[in-house]
Order: sequence, then C-alpha cells, then structure tokens
Amino acid sequence: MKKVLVANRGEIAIRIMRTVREMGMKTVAVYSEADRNALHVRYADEACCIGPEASSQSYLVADKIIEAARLTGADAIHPGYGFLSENAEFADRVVSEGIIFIGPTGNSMRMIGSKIAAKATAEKHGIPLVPGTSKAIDDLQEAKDVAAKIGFPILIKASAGGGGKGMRIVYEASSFEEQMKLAVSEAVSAFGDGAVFIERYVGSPRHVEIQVLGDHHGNVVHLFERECSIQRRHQKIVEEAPSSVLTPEMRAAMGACAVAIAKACNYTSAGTVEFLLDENKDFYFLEMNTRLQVEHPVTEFITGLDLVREQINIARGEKLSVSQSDLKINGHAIEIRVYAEDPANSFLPDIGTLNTYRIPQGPGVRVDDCFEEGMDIPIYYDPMISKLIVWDSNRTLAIRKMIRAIEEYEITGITTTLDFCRFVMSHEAFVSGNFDTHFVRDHFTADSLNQPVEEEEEIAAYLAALVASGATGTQPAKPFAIHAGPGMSPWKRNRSGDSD
Ligand code: MV4
Repeated sequence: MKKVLVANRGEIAIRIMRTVREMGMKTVAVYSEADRNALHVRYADEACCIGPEASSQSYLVADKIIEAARLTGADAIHPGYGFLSENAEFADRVVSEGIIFIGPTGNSMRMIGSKIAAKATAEKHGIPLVPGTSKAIDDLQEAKDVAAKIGFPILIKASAGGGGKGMRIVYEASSFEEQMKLAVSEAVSAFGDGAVFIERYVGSPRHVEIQVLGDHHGNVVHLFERECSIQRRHQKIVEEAPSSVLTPEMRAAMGACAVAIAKACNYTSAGTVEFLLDENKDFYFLEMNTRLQVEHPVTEFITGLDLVREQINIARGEKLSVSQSDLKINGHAIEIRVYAEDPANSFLPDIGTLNTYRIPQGPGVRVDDCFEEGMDIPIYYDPMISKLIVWDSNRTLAIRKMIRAIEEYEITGITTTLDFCRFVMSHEAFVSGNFDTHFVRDHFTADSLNQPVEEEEEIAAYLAALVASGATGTQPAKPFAIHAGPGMSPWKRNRSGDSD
C-alpha cells in the first residue's frame, strides 16, 4: 500500500490522512464543487473533483470514487464514516477493481448490517437480546400474540432501519394493528424493505457500545466501551470512555459478547457493537456498526491506539498490534460534537461565516476539525464543525478539562452547541453519572443557557474544593454547579496601546 484515497470530507478525511502520512504513504482527497477550498483538499497530496455539491452526485457515487482512484493510482480506499462506508456493494466493487478496501468485507457487512440477520446471529451465540422477535414478522395475528406476551409498551423496528429511523412505539394493544401497518408501509417507502420486528420498549435506556478490532488471522479484541447516552434525536452530542456505570464484570461480559459477534461475521476491521442498558443495568445487543465511528477518539485516548493505523495494518494483512491482555483502560476521555446549531432555537442548523475561530489547546486536548477562521460552513452536509476531545486521569478531571477547553474555544459568526455542551458538563445529572438517553428532554430548555454566571472567585473556590475532596478513579464525581452562560472566556480583548 502506497497511496490511500479517502472517500470522505470534513474532519474525518483529515484525521485519516494524518495517519496515512505518518505511515509514509501518499494521500488522495476527493471533493465536491462545494468543497473546492476545503481543508481536506489542501491537506492531501492530490485531489480529484467528483461532482456537484449534493452528496448524491459526488460523495455517494461509487463510479466517481473508483475513477478518482484509477486516475491517481491510489491502491487503497478508506471510506471514513457515513457516505459509502457501510455499503457492501461498494466494498466488493473496490476489491474487484484490485484496490484495497480499508474496512470490513462486503460479506461481513451483509451478515451483520441487517438488524434481523444480526439478531439471529446474536441469538445463536447466546448473546442477550431485548425480549421480542428475532425474525421479520409479516403475520398480523402472530405479531399481536407476540406483543401481548412481551407486554406493552412495545417498539416496532424496521430491519433495514438504523440510527433510530423506522421505529414506532406502541403503548397499548388497541393501537397495535394500525401502528404495525404504518410501520411496514413506512419501511417499504424509506428502505425498500418492509421487514419489521418487535421488541419490548426499554423506556429509559443508556446507550453503551463496544469497540472491536478483528484481523485476517482470526484475532479479535475489544477496546472497551463508549457511553453515548447524551444525544438528541439520535444525533450523539457527548461521548465518553469508560462509561461511569459499567462494573469491571459488566465490561468483561459485554466485551466478550462483542468479540463473539465480530467473530461470527468474520469481522476484519474496526467495528462497533451497540448495546442498550435498561434500568436494572441489564444489557441487550442492538446492532453492529461496520465503520470507524465519529466518537473513536475517546477510545484512542484511553487505549493509546491509533484506530486508523490499526485499520490500515489489518487491511495490509498484518496481525493486530495488541492482544486482549495487553489492553488496559488508561484514564478517562470525553468528546463533544460542536455543531453549527442553535440550542436555544430547537437546535436548528445555523449557517454563516466563522468570523472568529480559535481552538483550545494544551495537555490532553484534541480538536478534530476542518475549518479555519473566515471559512463558511457549507449547507449541503452535516452541520458538525468539529469534535473536541479531552483526556485526563479520571472522570472529574476530564470534565473540568472539558469545561476549560470549551471556555477557550472561540467561535463567532455562527451559533454553535458549545454553550449547550458546557451546560451538560456542569449539570448534576451528568456529573453524577445519573442520566439516560432522555437527558436533553429531561434537563434542557432554551432557558437553561441564560442562567446567571457565577462569580469567578466562587467557581475557583469550588473547583479547588473539588480537587481537595479527591474525587478519583471511575467513581462518579460529586455534583458541582457552574452555570452555563456567556462571559466565561479566559481570552481578554487585545488592549492595544497598553505597554507591558
Ligand atoms: C430501543 C429503545 C428502547 N427499547 N429498543 C435507537 C437507535 C437504534 N440503534 C436503537 N434505538 C433504540 N432502541 C428498545 N427495545 C430505544 C432506542 C433509542 C435510543 C437508543 C440509543 C441511543 C439513543 C436512543 C434514543 C432514542 C431511542
């Protein structure tokens, strides 16, 4: 492998190219007309325009990506996340063109990409599933019987759905038939596949996922969990590793299940096995994501591994660089996603120019981004501006570091989710670890960002007391109250004319 084409854009394209460079290989960017001046294009050794702004005419067109690889002589393609990353036909096509696909095989994707197939595989290996059907249901009477046995509320899910698409909650038997019909017709029109299944609805779940790595020599390891419960409409906002609720026993049990799933589909790359945790902390397998995920940096921080380097080495046929017994959790990492959205206005996307753009720095701070001051946020793609990731030796210190980093981050010209993330970091429910996927609904209103800002001395005293209290390890930290709000930036205005 000498030249890698990255079939993606934005922060993930740059993040992948950085590792490719470190490994002594050349990089190729592809870009749409909207991304002509994008940083991932400027970072790459070579770049090919692959069409107009709309991703359906550029980043999603396999022919154009393959053509770009052929023109530039790239011998490998990394798909990043989103776009073509979980498309089994694309993975097969790349290989049939004699190009290395840096990801799992098309067959692995097909075996585990359909939720029903994945559930059947999990069931065969004795992995816990939410009570329900592990087969597509088309007989209405049979569905009614199963629903009655599971008990309401139940959830109807589309097999071809994902990320929350194609789900319907049914609260009582009387509306079951109607909801079932709607779910099937929705699944047909959205995914071209009307297969649905039903499960007991877990009302207050936590989302905990396990990172796995598999190579072509039959080795599979897990890299522990990421907690991703703080989300809004299936868009994750805060992710951390490790989770504040898992015991070492739960971690080992979930890790073993994730490894079994990966082995069952001959998984040969980085992948993620998603679980739901219910109120009793019982865990259930949900689905597997066959890509490098947005939130992979928190796993990199706590394991010291570079997941893209592992993916590339796997794709080159090398063995994993680590065995399970080598792997230890080191400290605590938190990621926030900075979106160009207005939390005070239903998180509506904001567009405009980054008039000021200054990123936080310092020990244990990582920013994966794709913008510089003066750039516009394109309207054609996901409104994520960057990911801010911090590491420290325990959760309390990581939260404090995140608050410091958020305060240092200066963005003007565009409304972002930074203030919202600061609100989360200082919220008692987050700090104590007592939250679920309904955090935003339960704790956030547009007013939450207009709380009075505490006096700086008070905050300094509070933080000093927190350190003195010695909150350490993975113990939940004691709650502390720093209200989110404006005016917290440590950066002073340039006082021109001042001397010394
Ligand atoms: C569930 C559930 C409750 N009960 N399944 C949403 C995305 C998809 N991966 C699975 N999802 C859920 N499945 C049962 N049986 C609740 C969710 C869910 C959710 C899961 C993880 C993270 C955020 C979520 C937000 C809403 C619903």
